[in-house]
Amino acid sequence: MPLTSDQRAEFETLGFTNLGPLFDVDERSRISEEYDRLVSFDSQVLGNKEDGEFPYRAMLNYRSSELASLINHPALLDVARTLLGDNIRFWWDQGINKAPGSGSFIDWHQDNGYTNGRTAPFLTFWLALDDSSIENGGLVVVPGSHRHGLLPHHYETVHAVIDDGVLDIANATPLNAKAGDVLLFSSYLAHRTVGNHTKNRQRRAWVLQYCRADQRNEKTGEVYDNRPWVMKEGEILQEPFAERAFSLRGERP
Ligand SMILES: O=C(O)CCC(=O)C(=O)O
Repeated sequence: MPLTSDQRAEFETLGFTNLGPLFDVDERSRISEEYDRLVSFDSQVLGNKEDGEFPYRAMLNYRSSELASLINHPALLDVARTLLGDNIRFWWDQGINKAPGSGSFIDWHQDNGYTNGRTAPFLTFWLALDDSSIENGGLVVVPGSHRHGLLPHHYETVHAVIDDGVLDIANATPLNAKAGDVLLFSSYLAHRTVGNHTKNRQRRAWVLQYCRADQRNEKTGEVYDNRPWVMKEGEILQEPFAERAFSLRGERP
């Protein structure tokens, strides 16, 4: 189902909207199973020991045929098409589990801030696999911040962080989700996630991102033809493909 007019208005005004449960119960249980297999074992660890670390894995779809089979899901692509047009590539996916005791936060950033060189804005779909709120490591956003374009960032360890003093966080607000909800946000939306200070509430999220097929790095001119096409001329590709192989090296962590 494409975006409703209310969701579109909210997305355009605030930079985010809750799309509700786009995946059915069976799909969600398959996603959770694969996610747990990939994010709980052998994953990268982020955060710091003192506050509590948390596992992170990039590009789960390359590690799981089950997850790869969902990146061209019509429910996601109908929405993406409304905002990106008829030609779309899959940009990135990742899993972060703010498990109980993962007290470290992820600081204010825009998802565009991770790209080495400017690109057009793209879309982030944040699938909550558990209820997510401020208590268990949920999202906090600055409504309307997507309208300021790309803010200056610097790196702190592997995280792109918005420079001090450039973001007004006076109206920052939690962006809660129920298990199964898909939050859609602009890659220009300023957001952070807090630590999980609960004893027993996981906060798992699978993040999927889509860009226009002609997305290019404005600094180098590079077209991201290592990202798979998922929609061409308005048709969903049953077998997504990229012209060039993708390598995690040199990309986001
Ligand atoms: O899920 C998280 O904790 C962080 C998500 C996030 O900030 C992102 O995907 O850019």
